[in-house]
Amino acid sequence: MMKTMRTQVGIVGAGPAGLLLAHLLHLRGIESVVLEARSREYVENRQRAGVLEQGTADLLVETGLGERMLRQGLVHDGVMLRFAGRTHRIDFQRLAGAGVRIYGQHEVVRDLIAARRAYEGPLCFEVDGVRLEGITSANPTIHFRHEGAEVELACELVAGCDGFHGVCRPSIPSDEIRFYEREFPFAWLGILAEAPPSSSELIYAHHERGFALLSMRSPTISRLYLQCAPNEDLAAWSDDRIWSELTTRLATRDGFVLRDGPILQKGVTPMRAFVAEPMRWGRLFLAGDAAHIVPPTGAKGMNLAVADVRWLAEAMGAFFHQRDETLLEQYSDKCIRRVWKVERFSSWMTSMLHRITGQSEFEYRIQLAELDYVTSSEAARKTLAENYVGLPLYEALP
Ligand code: FAS
Ligand code: PHB
Repeated sequence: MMKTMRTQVGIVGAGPAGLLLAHLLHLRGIESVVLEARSREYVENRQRAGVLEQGTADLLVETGLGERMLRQGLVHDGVMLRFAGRTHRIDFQRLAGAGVRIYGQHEVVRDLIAARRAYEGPLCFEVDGVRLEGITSANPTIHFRHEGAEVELACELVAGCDGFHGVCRPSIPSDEIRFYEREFPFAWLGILAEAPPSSSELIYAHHERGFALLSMRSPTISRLYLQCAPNEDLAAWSDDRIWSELTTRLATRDGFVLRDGPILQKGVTPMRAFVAEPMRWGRLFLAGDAAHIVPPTGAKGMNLAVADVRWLAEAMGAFFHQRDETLLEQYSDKCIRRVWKVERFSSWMTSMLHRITGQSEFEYRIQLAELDYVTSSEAARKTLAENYVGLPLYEALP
């Protein structure tokens, strides 16, 4: 027996994009239903991003979601670049008048789910068989199975926030969408460890053996990454080997000490860049990883998803309250302009900091010269700082 539901916006995916969009729509008095394939427990414990741009942190506070982030998040006013055994600080506050906040993506997701539950906003976990119909009509429907029942959700607009491997983007006919892709010939072996962070700010390290990143989640939990092969065998990496490799790559001439501890989680993350254009087809609007992937070196993935849904909520607000489609029509171009700037920054950080297989000695020295320039030129430091803390959101279309 088919169950029917009706809402204004059907949202597929309960990651940062889908949940934040639902929240921003709620604040505008617009109804939505969020559909998520995984369990609540899974999405609340999935380790992903860790850096919030100033704009992302401010939006969480403005929309009543910032209490725990302000209490538990770490304020960082700069970042360290390390190469040739020396460390160089990029002072975000002095160079760009803003900082970043270190607060796990899964914590943001927990806060969003708690808020959604508090005002009893529809949020269905463990759905499957999601299928979109009629997305070029005025009455699209989303079909799915939930708790053993077939459900048809009628809505006016659909938000595809189901990530890179979701079903929404593939619902757009291939001759209506274009993909731009770049696979990097390496990956990141990431760990979560019960070890007090060995630095007060993040350290991005360039080393002849490969890139390393020291990040954190709290005063007792560290998050670290090592450049590895795309098909790296995790079983080949004992905890001792991971700590010894991190110690080597993060070493300095002035005796930096890396504090280790029990490794709680480890995994390998592929490094790719991907952009789908346009981000809208009919009544379907893509946001976040469903439309674009950036290599994590610039710490931009989640922040870009937040920028998308900020604009999408504004556009949907104008549509439902004034029946004005102008902002919906501008949505894709507006996002795509920012996406390509963030792709540029993330690819630049990735190419500058990673050891490229088959790289000539000449190219390696150019990398070192680029790092030397970036850390010794005020103009270059400012460029890195303004991109890292987050480019301004509102700027006139070209
Ligand atoms: P998400 O992928 O987070 O959410 C999509 C949701 O849709 C998921 O919950 C999924 O289960 C659900 N879904 C998928 N298919 C579905 C279907 N058919 N039906 C219903 N639901 C479906 N970014 C940073 O900025 N900094 C980092 O440090 C960083 N580290 C990362 C580490 C890893 C391992 C990964 C994979 C990404 C990382 N990123 C990082 C990028 C990451 O943060 C993403 O940009 C962010 O999760 C994007 O959010 P969403 O677009 O909401 O997609
Ligand atoms: C993280 O904390 O997980 C993190 C931080 C910065 C990055 C990527 C990941 O560039």
